[in-house]
Amino acid sequence: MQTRLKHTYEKCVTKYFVYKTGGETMDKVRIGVIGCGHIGKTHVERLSNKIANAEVTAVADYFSEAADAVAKQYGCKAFKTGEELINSDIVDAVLIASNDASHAGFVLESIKAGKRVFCEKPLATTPDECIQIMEAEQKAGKKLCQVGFMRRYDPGYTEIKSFIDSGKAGLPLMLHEKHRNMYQTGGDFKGEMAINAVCIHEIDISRWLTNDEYVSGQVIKVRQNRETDGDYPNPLMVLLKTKNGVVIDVEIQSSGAYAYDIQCEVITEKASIKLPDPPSCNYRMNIEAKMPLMSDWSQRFPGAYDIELQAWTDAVQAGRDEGPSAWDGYVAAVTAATLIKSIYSEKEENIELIEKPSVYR
Ligand code: ISE
Repeated sequence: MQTRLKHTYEKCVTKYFVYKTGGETMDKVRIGVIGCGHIGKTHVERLSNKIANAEVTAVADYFSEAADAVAKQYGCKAFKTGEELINSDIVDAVLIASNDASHAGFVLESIKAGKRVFCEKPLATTPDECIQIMEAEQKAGKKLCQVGFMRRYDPGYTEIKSFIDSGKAGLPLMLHEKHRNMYQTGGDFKGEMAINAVCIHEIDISRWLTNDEYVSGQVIKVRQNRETDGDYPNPLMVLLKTKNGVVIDVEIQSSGAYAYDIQCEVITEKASIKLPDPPSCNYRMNIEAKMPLMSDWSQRFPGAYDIELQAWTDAVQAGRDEGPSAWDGYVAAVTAATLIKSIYSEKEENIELIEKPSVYR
């Protein structure tokens, strides 16, 4: 299993290096990572060992022992606060992997310091904070922030997107998606996290695949799973409708599922395009056939994270922006807030966006 995963992401990164080129204005990008929990540590490891032209020079965490331990392991400096890290002259660019509620403040501080910033999803916990971030970028006259919607870099999703964009399959009509988790990895899982932390990926990827914007969203009640590992509705059925009339259904299981299983099928005028399952051997033994599945996102998407962080590093080095923007973070936040409203109203709710600021057009 391990060998198979390693091979998968090595292949992805190689593919990326072959096809992608970027300008060179900085020798190595000196990156400061805020947040040394599960995802923060994997990003430090990735940036240190896999990503070309990246160097982690600083880390910070609300729990200073966590930052000290990572700093010791990777030979970088531990700062007491994220703000000190952002404003340090040993940091060219900032990666935010701290808790969700702290994202917006650190993004705003990075923009104020004129530094490029990669922020794990969600960009912020409210649409208003996303608007503040967009105003700061509009004032700066450029996009400095990339949001960590890593599925946009997964080879399966990018292949679906290229096929849709080629026009060969005709127009997209419907999307059927499934996001099934066995458990949640770390954190305090309550209330709205099934939308804010789980469904947020489908919210982003579906509008990216369809090149469309949402007009309404609805959450449909489902019989609840007794295996749920927190205080949140599970499972949920989400429906989204776009301006062009595309209907998207998303099954969300935040915990209790048989495996970590991500599925997406796009129905177009002429085709059905399905996200491939990650490569795996099919074992036949004892009068049965088996295909192993994965247990969480860190096994399923390492290749996507590698490609994403390489693309970000290349863009920082070349002084250009890349990938999902603060606008995408804002749309996701508004859509999530609307779906949460629908959990309580049990009705279809309209999704209303502000006018897109010129820096994102
Ligand atoms: C987690 O935060 C993620 O981002 C994963 O991609 C998602 O599948 C998981 O359910 C979330 O908890």
